[in-house]
Amino acid sequence: MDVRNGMGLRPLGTSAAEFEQDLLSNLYYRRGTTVESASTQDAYETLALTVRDRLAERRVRTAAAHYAANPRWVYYLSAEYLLGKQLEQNMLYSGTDRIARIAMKQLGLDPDEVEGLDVEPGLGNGGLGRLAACLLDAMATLDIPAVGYGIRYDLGIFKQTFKNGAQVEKPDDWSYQGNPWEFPAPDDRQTVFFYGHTERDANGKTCWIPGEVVLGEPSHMLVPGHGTDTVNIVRLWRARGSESSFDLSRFSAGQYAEAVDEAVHAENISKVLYPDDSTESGRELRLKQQYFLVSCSLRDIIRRFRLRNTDWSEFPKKTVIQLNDTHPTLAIPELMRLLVDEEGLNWDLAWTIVRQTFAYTCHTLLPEALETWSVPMFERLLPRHLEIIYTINEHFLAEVREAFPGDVDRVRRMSLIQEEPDRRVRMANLAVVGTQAVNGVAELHSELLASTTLRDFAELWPAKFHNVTNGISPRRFIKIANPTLSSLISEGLGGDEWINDLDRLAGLEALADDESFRSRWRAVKQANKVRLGLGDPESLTDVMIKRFHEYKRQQLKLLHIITMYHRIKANPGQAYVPRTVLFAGKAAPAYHAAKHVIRLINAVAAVIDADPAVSPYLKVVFPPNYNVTLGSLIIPAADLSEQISMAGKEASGTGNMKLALNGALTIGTLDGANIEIRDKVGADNFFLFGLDTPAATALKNNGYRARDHYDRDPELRHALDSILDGKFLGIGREVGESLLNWDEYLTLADYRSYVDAQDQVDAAWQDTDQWTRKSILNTARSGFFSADRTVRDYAAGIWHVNPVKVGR
Ligand code: GPU
Repeated sequence: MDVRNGMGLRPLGTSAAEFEQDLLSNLYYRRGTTVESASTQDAYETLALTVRDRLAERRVRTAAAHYAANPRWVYYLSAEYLLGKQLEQNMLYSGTDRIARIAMKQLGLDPDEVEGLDVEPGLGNGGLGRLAACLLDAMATLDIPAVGYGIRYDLGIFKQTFKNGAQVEKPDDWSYQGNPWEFPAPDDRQTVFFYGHTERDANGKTCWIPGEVVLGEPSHMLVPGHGTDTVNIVRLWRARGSESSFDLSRFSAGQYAEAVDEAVHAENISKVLYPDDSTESGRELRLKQQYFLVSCSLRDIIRRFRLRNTDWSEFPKKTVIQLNDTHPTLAIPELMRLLVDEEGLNWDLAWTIVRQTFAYTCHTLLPEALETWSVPMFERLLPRHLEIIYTINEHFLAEVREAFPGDVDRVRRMSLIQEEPDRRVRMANLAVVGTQAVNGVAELHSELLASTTLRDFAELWPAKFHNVTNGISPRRFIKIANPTLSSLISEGLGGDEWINDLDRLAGLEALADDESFRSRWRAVKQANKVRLGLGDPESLTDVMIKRFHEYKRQQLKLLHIITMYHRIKANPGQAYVPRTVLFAGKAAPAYHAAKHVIRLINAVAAVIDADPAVSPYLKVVFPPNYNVTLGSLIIPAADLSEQISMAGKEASGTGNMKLALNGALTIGTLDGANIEIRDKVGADNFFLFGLDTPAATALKNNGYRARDHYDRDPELRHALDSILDGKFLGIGREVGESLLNWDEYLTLADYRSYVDAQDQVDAAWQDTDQWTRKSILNTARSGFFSADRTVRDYAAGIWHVNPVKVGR
C-alpha cells in the first residue's frame, strides 16, 4: 500500500506540470516567497526540496520494509565521506531530471544557474572518503539495509588556492547557506563522555566517572539506490555543548563569554576535518573526534537494535559493523564497555559478541599511516577504554603465547601496546584482534598485508584475511559525469541496463572495430575536452589527479615533462605529439615536501607557457581545488591516466578505475588495482613500466643510491640539473635535492623505464584508430570495477547479509 495514501496524502506527481506545482508550493510554504521575488538561492533550495520530497516518500517505504523484515544490517563507520554534489544525482535517481528542468523553464528559471548553486559536502580527504560514498551508493542500489555513520564537520576539506604557484588553504564553510539535503534528528541525540576516572563498586562493577560531557546531534542525508525504491541514510553527528557545559553562575556574574567557554570547546569536536591523507596526525582532538563518532554511532545502533530485538545474543546476527580503516576502531572497546559496564554481560560473552559484530578494512601499507596513540594521552581522555584494551591484550597475548611458545619477539610485535621507544596503543592491531574479518582493498594489497604489514596476524588467523577489490559507482562516474558517452554506450548496447550491471559493457567489444562507432567515440572524448575548457581537443590529454604524496610520485611525471621540454628545446623543428598534462590534487597543509612539488609544477607550467618554441606541443595545467565535482569534469576528458606510484605503496587506487571506465588508457606500475586493471583490459591496452614490488623491495634492501641513476642517464641528469640550477623561476631545489640524495620512493630508478613507456604512448597516439580501439576496450572491460561488484563481494564473503526489497 502506498504509505501516503494510507495517510491520506496526495501522491507526488510524475509530470512536469505537477512538479511545477510542487515547486511553487515549496517556494511559498518552505521559503516564504514567490517566483516573482525569489532569489536564485530560493529557487535552488526549492528545487532541492521538491526533488528530496520524491525520495523522502521512498525513504518512508524503505524504513517500513526494513522494520518489518528485522534484517541483518550493515553499519558502515567512516570518519570521512566524499558524497559529491547531491542535486544531479537525486534528480536522476528520483526520475525527475527531465521534468524538473521543464518545470523550471516554465517558471522562467534558468536550470543551469539554479543547479549551479548545489554544493559538494567535502567531508573527506581522498580515496578512502570517496570509496565510502561509492559503497553506500551500491548498497542502496542492491537493496542492502545499511546506515553510514560519520561526522558532520562544519569545515570540510580546505579549499585549495594558489599564490605565486604555492598552495594556500582556505576554510570550506560548505553549509553556511544551510544544506537542503539534510534531515535533522535532534530527538536521537546522544551523550558522550570524555576524561575523568574509573571507580569500582562493591560488586566489582566498573564505573566511568567522566570529566566532560558532550552531546552528539545527528542529522541524516538520503542515500537512494539507482533503479530501486530503496533509500538508505548516512547519519552524521555534530557536537554540541551539554546543558552542564553552560555555566550559569558565570553568566549570572556577568561573565557571558566565559559562561559558554566549555560549550564552545565541546563544539570544536566536529568543527573541522583533519586534512591528512594516508598519514596520521596524532592530535588529541582527532582522537576525540574518533571517539565521538564511535560513541554516538554505537548508541544509535543499539537503539535501532532494540526497536525489534531484546536478546543480546541476537546482536551479531542482526548487526555487522564495518570499520573504514582504523579511524573508528575505538568502537571495539566502546562496545565492550557498553556490554560489560552498562548492560552487565560477562566479559567472555561480551567479547564473543563484539568479535562477531565487527569487520575491518585496511586501506594502506604505509607504516606512517598506521595509527597509534600515546598511552598517557589515551589514558587521560578515555581511562576506561584503556583498561579494557589492557584486558583484551592480556587474553590475546595468552593466545599468541599458546600458539607460538617461546616466541617473545612475536608477542612484542603483536601486542596492542607498543613499549619502545614510547608506550602507544596500536589501533591496527586492535582492529585485527577485535573483528571477524580483515580485508585489503586490491589483490596485491591483501597479499602484502598478509605477508608483510599484518603477517603475524595472518599466521595466527589465516582464515580471517580477505580481499575485496575496491570499486566505483558507475552512476556517479560515468552515467552522471559523462552523459554523452553514456548515451553512446546505451545506443551501442541497445539499452541502459549496463548502468546497474556494468559487466554488460563487454558488449562494446564488438563495436571497437566499427569505424563509425570509433569516430563517434572520439568525438565524445573531444567534446568532453572542450567542456573542460582545454584548448586543443586534438592534443593528448594526460592526467594525474589524486592527492599529492611522495609515494604517488607526481615528481616522476614532472621529470618526464621536463625531459619533453628539453627535447623540444634541443630540436625545435621536429614534429611532436601535442600533449596537455593536467595535474589536480591537494597536499596536506603540513606536508612540506608535497607542497614543494606543487609549487614546482606551477613554475614549470609557467616557464613552458612562456616559451613559444615549446608551448605549441606541451601545456601543463593545474586547476586548483580538486574535488569530486572537478574530478567528474576531468575524468571524461582524459586520454591517458597516470598511475605511477612506487610498486607496493598504493593500496588500490580508485581514480585508476574511473579513468579506465571512461576510456582513458593507463600508464602505470604494477601497484594496487593497476594490476587487476591490466589483467582485465589486456596488456596491449595498458602502458606498463617500472620495478615491481619484489624488485623495488630488493633494491631498497640492497642499498639504493639514486645518484647512480643520475650519473648514468644524461637525460635524467639534464632534467634534475635544471631543477637544481633553478631554471624554473628558482623554484624546486628542495625537490631536486631530495630526489638526488635520498629518493625514498625510487623515482630515479624508474625514470628511464617511465620515459620509454611515454615514448610508446606517443607512438600509439599517432595511430588514431588503434588508440580509439584501445580506449573502447578499456571501457568495455572495466565492468569488474563497479562498486556493485565490490558490495556483492562484501555481502557474500564478510557481511552475510541479504537484500530487502521495498514494496510499493
Ligand atoms: N587511502 Br590509510 C586514503 O585515501 N586515505 C587514507 O588515510 C588511507 C588510504 C586510500 C588509499 O591510499 C588508496 O590506495 C585506496 O584506493 C583508497 O584509500 C580506498 O581504499
